[in-house]
Amino acid sequence: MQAKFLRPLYLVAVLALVATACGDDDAVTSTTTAATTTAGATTTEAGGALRIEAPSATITVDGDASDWAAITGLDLTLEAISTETIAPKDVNVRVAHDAEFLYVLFTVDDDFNWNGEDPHLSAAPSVMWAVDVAAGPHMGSDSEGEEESYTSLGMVDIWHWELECGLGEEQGGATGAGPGDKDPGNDSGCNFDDEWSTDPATREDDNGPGAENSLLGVFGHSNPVTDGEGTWVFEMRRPLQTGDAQDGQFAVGATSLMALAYWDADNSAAGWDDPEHVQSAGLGWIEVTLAEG
Ligand SMILES: [Ca+2]
Ligand SMILES: [Ca+2]
Ligand SMILES: [Ca+2]
Ligand SMILES: [Ca+2]
Repeated sequence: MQAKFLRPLYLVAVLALVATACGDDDAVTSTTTAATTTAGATTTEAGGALRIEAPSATITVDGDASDWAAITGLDLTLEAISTETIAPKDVNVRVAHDAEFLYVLFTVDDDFNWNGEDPHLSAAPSVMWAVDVAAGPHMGSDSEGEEESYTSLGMVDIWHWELECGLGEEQGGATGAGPGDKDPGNDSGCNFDDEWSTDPATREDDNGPGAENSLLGVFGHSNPVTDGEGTWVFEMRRPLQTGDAQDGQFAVGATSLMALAYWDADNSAAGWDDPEHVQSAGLGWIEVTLAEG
């Protein structure tokens, strides 16, 4: 409720930043706006925003969270979008960086469901970043509502992971699996795709000039037996800078805007379908600042 009051103030701040930085207030169609804002750009917002400080750290992407023990995370309860009735999920997210990569650890309290034949019968995580600073947290739009009612505010970068490969296995475009016969953002090996959208109807694999997928992910679970109660570990990394206009670009000292989503295979006998997910967007963007040193 509070976030709804704060959001218009925030939009004024970021739209002003876009206009100042680029001389271009057409945030909806701009794909060249920097992904990051300076930390100062958010200081006009009143308290209540979700914030993470991402320290410099030595992280190995292996599905084991022990290398994150000293890093403070953010505990969140993700909730269904308004048209769905699925149960909330408790999650934790942490972000770190080194000179080359941004790292994300996304953990979700849920039982172990994994089926290598049908990803809808497996858990599925997603991490999203604003590409245009004014992009809305609902896949770029201002609303999670039906297609007729949303207004796109800009492009977002989506790391969309369907668990077609196994626990402990390296996944994503960085493994060299390549896009197959699809767009460059597609991971034909394991389905850890690098995507973009401007609204909930236009989610695409990264495509066109400069498009690429350099994501690396490995997942684990604390109790990896069928329906075993426990916690998922989704550990990911991507280069700070990709040069791809359909990606968020990260820089030490700058703040980026993140959102999370999760699909639970227990939603129905057929697993999850696209709208059946819990997400952080109802809480507003999570502001992630890459700390020096
Ligand atoms: Ca690790
Ligand atoms: Ca479940
Ligand atoms: Ca990309
Ligand atoms: Ca992307």
